[in-house]
Amino acid sequence: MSQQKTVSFERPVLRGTLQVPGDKSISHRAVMLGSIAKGKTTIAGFLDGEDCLSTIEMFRKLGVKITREGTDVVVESPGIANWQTPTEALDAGNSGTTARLMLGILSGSSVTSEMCGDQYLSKRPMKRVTDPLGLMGANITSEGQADYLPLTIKGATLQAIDYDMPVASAQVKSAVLLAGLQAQGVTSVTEQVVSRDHTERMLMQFGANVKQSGKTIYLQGGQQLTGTDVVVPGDISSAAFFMVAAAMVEGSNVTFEKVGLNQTRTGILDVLESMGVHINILDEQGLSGERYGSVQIKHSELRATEIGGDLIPRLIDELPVLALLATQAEGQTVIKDAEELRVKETDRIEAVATELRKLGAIIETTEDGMIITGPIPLTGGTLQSYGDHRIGMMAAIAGLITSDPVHIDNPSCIAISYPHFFEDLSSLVKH
Ligand code: SPQ
Repeated sequence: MSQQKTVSFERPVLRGTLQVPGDKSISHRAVMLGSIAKGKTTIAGFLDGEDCLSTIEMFRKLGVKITREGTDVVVESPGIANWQTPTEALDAGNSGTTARLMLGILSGSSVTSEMCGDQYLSKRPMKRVTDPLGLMGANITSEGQADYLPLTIKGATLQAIDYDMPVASAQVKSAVLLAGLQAQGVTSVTEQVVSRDHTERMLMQFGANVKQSGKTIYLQGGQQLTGTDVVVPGDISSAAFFMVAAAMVEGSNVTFEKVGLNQTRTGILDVLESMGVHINILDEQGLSGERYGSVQIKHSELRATEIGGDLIPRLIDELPVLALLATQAEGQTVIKDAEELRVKETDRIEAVATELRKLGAIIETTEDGMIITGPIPLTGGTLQSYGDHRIGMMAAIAGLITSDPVHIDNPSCIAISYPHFFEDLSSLVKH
């Protein structure tokens, strides 16, 4: 993809049906658990985005045989006890999920490995994961700046811990649980606010006994996983961009098929509803331990809302595009309790405010969120992606409602989670 992409449509309307690519969080976990298990795992609907391909490459370096034909993946593993010591560094690329969950997994393995990441990931905090893993006896060291990649992980014998989560993070919870799978004793993790639960669900799907009581999850160490067949639903975080587009652009009506509806991820639907958007959920059903269904979104008159508290982990990755939506809603939308946005691929609070202001939006930033005043007509301009896929896609969706074209600098990062984003955008836009 060229270094700049222009989004310019004359009076667009979004109509039709769309099946967005597979869920990123679930795709990562399917390859991870399939590689820990001994035997064969098949994955259908795998996300072929760059982040998930980084996860596959890591396991290949550990001696796991992984074949991929488009979105069909087959994992054949000798089991975690028989992984090979890699001859080169394990590269997590841009993927925080790969890095953090793998730190947990590698800590209790029998191999020594070095893990690195790209320029953005190397600035994201790993201490939130290395701290609890250290309490379990993990041997993770750094030659450079402590607690940032690159890190060296020497597999060790781990002890179970009872861990009270200081941040609402599915990555921290998952890293501790996946280390706990190899530890001696019962590991427990207690969340203050519930985050996405794909790891827990998938551990059960691979045969593990996971218990839950309130906001605490218990996992007995030493359980063997068995390879299985996983079907990945569409990623609601990817659909979110077109859901917002359909809600904002007059005359639009889009149905998203087979999109994931796990309750820990559907905060966006709650917010759209509270902003006055017409939503229809059709044929909801289960799939490999996850819910999915069709979601129809129609353009609506929008009103401002407040987004905070327990909702935040249920829509954390959707906040950039929801901020764009709020520029078109009547009143002041307040986003709070979202300080985690500051440690994503970029500081998403500053990035969203800086870029949308270039189009005329009125946004005040706070330590933990934003206050957005609407409705404001947006003009065109040149927006930066900051190498952050979610900022790049937000910029593209903004281009559907601006009076002049939007140019996006460095749009290639969008392939991190949504390789065919622009093709899907064009397929929905009718004039
Ligand atoms: O994997 P990465 O880079 O951290 O991806 C992001 C994203 O926007 O795609 C965040 F930057 O999603 C995270 C999400 O924010 C994926 C994730 C998971 O799969 O467990 C959990 C969330 O992060 P966290 O830190 O809140 O646990």
